[in-house]
Amino acid sequence: MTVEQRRLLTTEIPGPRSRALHERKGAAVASGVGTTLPVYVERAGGGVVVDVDGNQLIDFGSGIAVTTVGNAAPRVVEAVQAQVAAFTHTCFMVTPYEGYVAVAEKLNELTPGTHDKRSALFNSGAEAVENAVKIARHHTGRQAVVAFDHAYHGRTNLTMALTAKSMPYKSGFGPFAGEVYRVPMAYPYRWPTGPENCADEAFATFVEQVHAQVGEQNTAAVIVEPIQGEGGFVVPAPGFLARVAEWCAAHGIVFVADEIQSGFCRTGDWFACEFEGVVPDLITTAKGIAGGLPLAAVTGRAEMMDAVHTGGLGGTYGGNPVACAAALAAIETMQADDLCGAAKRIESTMLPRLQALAEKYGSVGDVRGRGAMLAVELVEPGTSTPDPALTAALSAACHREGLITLTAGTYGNVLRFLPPLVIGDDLLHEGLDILDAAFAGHA
Ligand code: PLZ
Repeated sequence: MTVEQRRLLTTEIPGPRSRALHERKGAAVASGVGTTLPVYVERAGGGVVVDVDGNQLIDFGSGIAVTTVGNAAPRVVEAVQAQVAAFTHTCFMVTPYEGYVAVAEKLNELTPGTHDKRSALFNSGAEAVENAVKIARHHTGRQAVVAFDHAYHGRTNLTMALTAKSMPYKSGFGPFAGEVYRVPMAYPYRWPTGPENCADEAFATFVEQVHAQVGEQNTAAVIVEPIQGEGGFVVPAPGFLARVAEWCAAHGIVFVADEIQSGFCRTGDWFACEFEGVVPDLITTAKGIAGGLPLAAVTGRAEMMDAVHTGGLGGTYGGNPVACAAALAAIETMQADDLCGAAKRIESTMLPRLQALAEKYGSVGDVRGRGAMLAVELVEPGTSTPDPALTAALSAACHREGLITLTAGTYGNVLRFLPPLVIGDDLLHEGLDILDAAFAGHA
């Protein structure tokens, strides 16, 4: 089924059918599970989401950076249909199958570095992060894990501990896993002494705090998102990541890159740490890996991955055959259709227009990101005081016009853009026109 690549509003947003479904949701689904935009989806493809009222929305969210190859991408659909008809599950730990091995081979080949690698597959990003920590602890015989301000690593107990933001992710859900320590992120826009000092000072603070408050000899891993996702698309100051990685190597600490949001062509490279020339010891992936099916992975140095005893890693569904078939088709699509190139093209279309907004509106404090992972940080004009109310209002204005936008940031003041990499330039421009109009309406 192909979805017409055009925006179309047939009702107000959300329309009557969506509103009726949303009432059912309220009565049936736990209220802790929130909704960004309560239009109920009937089908989706390319850069368009069609709701149950027949509205066609432009997708600048990709289901939070998942449908990188487009929704219901043709190769993914075909591979999933064939696999689901052949067999749906055996459990890879019981009777294995080729798809899992082939995904591991692809990950070992595509992730940064030419060293010998191994991979293990899981169901969700949080589960991949949990397993990266298990592997790092086993390999080093140490316990402490260092994470950064504004980090997001998931909603399970250990990954809540690694995640920085209290509301809505952690508040009331403690106690959290122990041996997790937090250090400042090299966040150029908010660095107290200015962006030009950010990399040097943040690195010095990192070293000092890990040394004094944790101890290198106790530190199993440092985990970092090469571009922070939920934390507000914070791009670490240039050079910071490489220095942290080098320092970790010098102290026998496992450097883990969480590329769950930034990976798989999203930033114009296969992985965001490539831009900084960083080769992580372990890398966690999920989201974009399988065109919408749940799959996640840890990939890393063979000697670290293989430090764990046989039977120490796994799970019933990890590397499910249908998800693996989807991943192989999604990766083939990224390679055959040069989706890294597509992400760069999206950046060259979007970034100048976001920068033009910054020139026109004092409320745009910062424009940042790479590839098709771009954001604007909104502040009270003339200050750096976060403006979450304006952010929510702009996002709602976009939603009313049929543009799916997401917010992010520790202070809730970042509008982020994550279009599928197969979106057409016309839809991209139309989405940006809607954003322009939203700003004009709130000036
Ligand atoms: N690491 C870098 O971005 C998931 C969270 C949505 P899961 N981000 C979207 C929400 O509000 O729950 C994410 C991420 C990074 C880990 C995760 C966790 O991935 O697949 O959601 O578990």
